[in-house]
Amino acid sequence: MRYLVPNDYMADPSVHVFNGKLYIYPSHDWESGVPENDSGDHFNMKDYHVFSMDDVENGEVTDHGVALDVKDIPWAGRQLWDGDVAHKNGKYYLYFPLKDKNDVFRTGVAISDRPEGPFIPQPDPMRGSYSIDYSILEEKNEYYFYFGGIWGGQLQRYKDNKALENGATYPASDEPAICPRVAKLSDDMLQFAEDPRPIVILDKDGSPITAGDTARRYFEAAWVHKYNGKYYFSYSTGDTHLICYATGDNPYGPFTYQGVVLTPVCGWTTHHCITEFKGKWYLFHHDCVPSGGKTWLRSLKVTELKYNADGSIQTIDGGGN
Ligand code: FUB
Repeated sequence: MRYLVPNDYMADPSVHVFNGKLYIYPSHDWESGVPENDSGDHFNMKDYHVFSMDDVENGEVTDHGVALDVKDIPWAGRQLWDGDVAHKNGKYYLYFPLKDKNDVFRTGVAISDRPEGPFIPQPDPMRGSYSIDYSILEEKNEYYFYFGGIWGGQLQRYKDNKALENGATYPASDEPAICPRVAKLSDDMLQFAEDPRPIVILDKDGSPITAGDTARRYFEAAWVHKYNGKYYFSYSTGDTHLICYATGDNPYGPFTYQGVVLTPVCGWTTHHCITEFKGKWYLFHHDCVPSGGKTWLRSLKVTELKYNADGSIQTIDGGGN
């Protein structure tokens, strides 16, 4: 286990290998003074930094400085949350969740010629975009965009990709849980190429995980990776503070629940990504140990992730309560 940026607060890592190096795209926490609430207003981030390294265990972590600042985004309201980056035809596309001037999360796209940025934002958010927490899977020159988060992430405000007139709906505890979404990106990488579809997470008996099953239902922090031909969909259970995973045979799902990747960490949120580098697999995530438990000041960590022979993931101890 290693803290990667000991002199600043970084969270929600998305990590990719570009040009043989690891590039880390985290959220950038700071002490904004906004009081804590269930909508996550205390996560009041205003810029992104990008980091890179050649060697996960001992290598130097380079801070490439501010890659995008909220003041340069024309439609910005507040709160730059967990983004992700994709590479296509020599350009790098940063997808970021940001509340617009009506306090609604939308997806912005910003473009750079280099993985470390700086990224230039498009003038408007993606059409039909909503909610938070992005993960992009590239496969055969197609880009699958995963997103969604409940509570402060606003996913409960949408059904069939339309905002609900009554504001928000949570299913009853014995009904299927709210699903994260996936859509392919358009050729120019700037819009959805199709309507986002719900991703169903199934129990081993084939029934959807229910809303009341809070230790297993999706809350936020989608991440998808491929291992030995299977798709692994991992996510946070939010108020039960676990990172869990489910597997499937198709990038659209369904995915079948398999188990816990990471037990609770110090701090309310838990958020991760899983990336292969130089023949080893790593879990990047955050906790609040360095800030003394302040849940809005999170620190970036990495630890090796191991699979069992049957493809299951060995649970990692988060060290929290
Ligand atoms: O960083 C703000 C939010 O906290 C993220 O979008 C969630 O996944 C949680 O980590």
